[in-house]
Amino acid sequence: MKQALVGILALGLAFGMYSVTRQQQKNKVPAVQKQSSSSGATTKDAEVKVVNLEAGSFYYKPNVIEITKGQKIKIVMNSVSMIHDFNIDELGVKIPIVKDGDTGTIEFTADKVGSFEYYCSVGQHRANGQVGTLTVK
Ligand SMILES: [Cu+2]
Repeated sequence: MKQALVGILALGLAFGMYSVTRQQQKNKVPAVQKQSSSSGATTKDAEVKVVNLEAGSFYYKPNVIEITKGQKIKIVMNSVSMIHDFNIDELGVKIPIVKDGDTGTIEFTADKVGSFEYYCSVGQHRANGQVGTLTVK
């Protein structure tokens, strides 16, 4: 009788662990899908706001990004022509030069309220209009 009880307990434990594993797997799926999105749209969840940023000659798309103070943001920059970088001086944010067809990312938390210019420091790109505005509310 005791043995049967122990057996049931062990089964219950094993099933509990199985359920937890399954839930973890379920939770992983949407995060991966979000990161592989390349629509240029923004996605947002409780953890990180992912912004897919297109860099071309001479623009960023989108050229306006809005977030709330204290929110984590991940910028995934894809260069579609020439080489480009990404800078926000006031926040100490930089993605080093990304080649045509490549992607560069940076993750940071905006802890200052305000409007901050982001720009490309390659050649005359900034002067040619490769700028955007990050607004932190
Ligand atoms: Cu550029």
